[in-house]
Amino acid sequence: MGARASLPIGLLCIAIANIKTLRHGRVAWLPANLVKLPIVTSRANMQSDLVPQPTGTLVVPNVPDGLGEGGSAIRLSLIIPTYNESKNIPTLVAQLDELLAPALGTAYELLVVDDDSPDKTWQVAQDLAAAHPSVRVMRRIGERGLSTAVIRGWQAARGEVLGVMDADLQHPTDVNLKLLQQIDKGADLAVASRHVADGGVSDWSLIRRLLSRGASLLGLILLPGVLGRLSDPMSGYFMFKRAAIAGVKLDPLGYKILIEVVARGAMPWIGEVGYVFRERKEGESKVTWRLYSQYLGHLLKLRWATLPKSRFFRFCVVGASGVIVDMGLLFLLSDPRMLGLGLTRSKIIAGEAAILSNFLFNDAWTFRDVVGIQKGMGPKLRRLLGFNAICLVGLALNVILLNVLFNFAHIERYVANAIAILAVTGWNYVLNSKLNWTALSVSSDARKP
Ligand SMILES: Nc1nc2c(ncn2[C@@H]2O[C@H](COP(=O)(O)OP(=O)(O)OP(=O)(O)O)[C@@H](O)[C@H]2O)c(=O)[nH]1
Ligand SMILES: [Mg+2]
Repeated sequence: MGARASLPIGLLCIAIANIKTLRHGRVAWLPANLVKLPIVTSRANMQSDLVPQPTGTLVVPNVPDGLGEGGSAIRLSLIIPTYNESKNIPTLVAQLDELLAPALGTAYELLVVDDDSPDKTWQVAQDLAAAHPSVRVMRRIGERGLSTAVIRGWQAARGEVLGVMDADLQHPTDVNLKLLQQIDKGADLAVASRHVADGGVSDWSLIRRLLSRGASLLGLILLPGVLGRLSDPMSGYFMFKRAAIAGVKLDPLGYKILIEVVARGAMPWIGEVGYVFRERKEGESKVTWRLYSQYLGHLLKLRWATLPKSRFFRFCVVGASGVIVDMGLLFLLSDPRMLGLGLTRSKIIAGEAAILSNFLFNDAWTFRDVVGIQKGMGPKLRRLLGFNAICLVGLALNVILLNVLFNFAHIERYVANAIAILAVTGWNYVLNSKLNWTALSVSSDARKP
């Protein structure tokens, strides 16, 4: 009787002990001949230990989400983006632990961000975590691409310093310590560069060298304020202080995450460290021609996002759109190959059409803040009439200039028109901002108590 009563209690104790240990991926003790409890395999359990995939906008938080062991903050979070790198990741992790543990103790983490690779890189990395506690793994599902993988990693990272390096052993691991030294000296960003002393590429074909240099040159033309600060803007191996990028909305396109970070972040001090880019031994490159067009798109996107959009700049952008309307109509109406109407008549129609389209854009964008105080159709109509009156005087000046340049100076009609338009842009801007939109804002301000 006593033995039968103690059996359920014994089973309960065993179950509690094993539930506890199962949470940690191990099974403590089970009497093999007594009961068969459903044993959760360590692999399935590890999946639940994956780092949750952040969603929403790509903003790195200000405060690291958690502390290292013993309450000390994690100094470095190194993101390792992977796609089909199962053959490389074990070697990389072993090399990094060997390098970083003596320098940082437990105050670092290696965050592998895998885009659900068909070769199950994420699982290989998870299996490494048992022997390498620095390893954390994010398995991304439903989102793909190198740049966003890196940012998602930074979002989930707990370190004060955030870094990134390739998983394919092309980036020599020891450079990490030199990069960290740069940060310790005060740099906001430290970049591993192939184009400074001690840097280079091991065995690149001429065409690949040219493409890499050409891409840098194009970037230098379009974004001199960003690429002019970096000897190797194409580098995918760098680290920076969290504060330099925290709270900033990132929106990259393609592969070149460094230019995104420099363009949008606050990084007055950039340090560089030379390194030799090695050849890939295992796995395949993911670089495709599509990445080059994405790179161009990324440059243009950043160019637009970082332009100082003063009111005059916006006025000129709108003016430029008006030039297209004006020139297009002038061609349709006056060109001998089209309707062939008289130059002056055509110009007046083309000019008035451009004035109307410019008004709509200026009202909606250039002077949006001023317009916000004077809502409704009545004030809008008054602004339209004011704008039209000022621009009609500009148009009269434009027509006179066009005729003088075309008929007397014998300048080609479209060149003459462009000169005339430029000349009256200043007139239009000054008078409109002084008398039209700004006058509204002053009068409405005056009504405030
Ligand atoms: N998570 C994730 N990682 C990626 C993706 N594309 C590439 N990677 C990883 O990003 C790193 C760099 O990619 P690579 O294809 O090696 O590009 P590369 O080093 O510039 O070019 P190669 O010299 O041709 O290898 C590697 O660790 C890749 O596994 C992606 O879409 N998602
Ligand atoms: Mg590579």
